[in-house]
Amino acid sequence: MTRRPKSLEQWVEEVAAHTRPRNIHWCTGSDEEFDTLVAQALADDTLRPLDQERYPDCYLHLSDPSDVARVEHLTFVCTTDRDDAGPNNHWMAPDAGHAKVDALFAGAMQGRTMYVVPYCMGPIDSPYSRCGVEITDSRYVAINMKLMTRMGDAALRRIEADGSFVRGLHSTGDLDPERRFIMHFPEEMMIKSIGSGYGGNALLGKKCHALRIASYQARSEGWLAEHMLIVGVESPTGDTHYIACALPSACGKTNLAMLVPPASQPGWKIWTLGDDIAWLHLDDSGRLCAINPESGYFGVVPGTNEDSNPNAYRMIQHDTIFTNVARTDDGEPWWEGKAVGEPAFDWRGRRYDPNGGPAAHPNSRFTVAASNNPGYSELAEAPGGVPLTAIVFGGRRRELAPLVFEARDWRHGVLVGAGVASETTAAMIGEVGVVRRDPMAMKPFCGYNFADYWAHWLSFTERSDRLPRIFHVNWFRRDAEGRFLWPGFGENLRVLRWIIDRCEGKIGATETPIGYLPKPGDIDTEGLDIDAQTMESLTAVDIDGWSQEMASIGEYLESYGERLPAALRRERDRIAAQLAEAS
Ligand code: OXD
Ligand code: MN
Repeated sequence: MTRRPKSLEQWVEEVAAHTRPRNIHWCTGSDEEFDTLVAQALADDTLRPLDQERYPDCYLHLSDPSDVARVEHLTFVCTTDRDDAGPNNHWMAPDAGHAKVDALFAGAMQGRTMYVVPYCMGPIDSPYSRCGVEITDSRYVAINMKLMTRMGDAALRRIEADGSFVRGLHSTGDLDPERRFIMHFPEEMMIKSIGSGYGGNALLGKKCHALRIASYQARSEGWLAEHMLIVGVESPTGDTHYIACALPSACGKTNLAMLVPPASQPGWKIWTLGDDIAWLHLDDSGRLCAINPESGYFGVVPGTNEDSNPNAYRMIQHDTIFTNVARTDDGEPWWEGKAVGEPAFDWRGRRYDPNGGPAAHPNSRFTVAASNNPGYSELAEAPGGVPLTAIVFGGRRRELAPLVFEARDWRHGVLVGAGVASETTAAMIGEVGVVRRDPMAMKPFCGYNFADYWAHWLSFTERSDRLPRIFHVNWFRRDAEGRFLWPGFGENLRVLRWIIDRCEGKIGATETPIGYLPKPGDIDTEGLDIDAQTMESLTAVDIDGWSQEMASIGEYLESYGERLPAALRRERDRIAAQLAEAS
């Protein structure tokens, strides 16, 4: 048996005394254990079988209809000083936070098995990785953690060696939204989540640890924990550039990370390193290197098909847990945009009614091990990560934001990231399609005050002169009739190629107050059904619109008060003045 650190055993005992489970299971992470957990989940209906011939080892989980997305209004960062959490987080004093959830945890696991899930975020032997232990009463969570993280004995051994770990306590409770809280105690490296079984709230290694707690820890240790995919873009001559891209939830990070070059781009290859989270460290030579702390994908299903994301479509034909998709009469999973089959049962398990809303929930998900991805990069396991050529920020904006532009330098890039705005999506409970500021796509995930976070980002210029170049993209521009102007999906490679050409110093750009924009003809549009006028509107800067945008960014930044870094304010003022001059 792998040695269990004393402090961990003690904590497990304390939690068990408080939550009173029927029994305790320490997860080893073995394949046999996984098979047993799945068999038990099938027996108690947590998982439902899908057609095992067409979808081998694929299962369906249907959650409580009130529990299908992240709950930002119930997510708290509990720091001693309220200002450390910042206006970007809901805050509770640590004592009050503990008291609130501890009362709900009392006896919460009665009659249930308590799973102790040791996990490692990042390759087991990477100096950049960090470990945690999730205690949960959800078998679904234990099963998903095996797919999403390096889970079990190997992680336990690393915890023993590291001497520290993030503690995450989770119970599905009674699933009552009134008794649902996702609490973070970054000063104690602790998470307590109750009342939800949904991935982002319950798989604590993901958003809670790898973003909220890790971002807090990263600040004091000099690195960055970001809501970014990581891809390797290999050119026909065999050079590979690594790019990290921050897009808000459900804005196509998985599609971009798994892009398959269209026939029009012969010789290009895309390697996936991560689809959601990147931990960024400066190496000894000043390069910013990225690791993906996860080892699986928890991706949005609707819209995935042979054309939009062929690798993802193939990847989820086997060994996949589907959550809240629909089913066909012959037991195949079905979702809007699948392009084959007909739904017979909807995501609530009811007979499908075409007038009763979508068959699959818009935030239905697949969970799958990253090794299932035909484009998984070997370097995803590299302990030192991959050096980044570019960082790309983006949002979902029907207007204003051009297809792509480049920041003048790192400081300007930090402003570009801080000013990101995007339409809300089904990934969290609330209205969909409302434009809100989502700095660095981290609005729901930054575990401390954004003002301090921007200061931390800015500080990297003092530590390295080899930082990646920073860009901004928007795949989601529409015309007056609501049609997308840019085809997106695999064709986004054309934009990545422009980004790489810029980084290699191969091409010029048009200098504008908001940054460098592509010159006509520099983005390859050959073979696309897109005319020069559309390209012109995708790459033009609307000076008046941007003047208003800068005013709105200014107001937003000022809401952070005195903690706002002066350098960021100056950068905004400089661009606002240039826009005023240009108008
Ligand atoms: C996710 C999210 O699940 O951002 O990745 O909501
Ligand atoms: Mn995400």
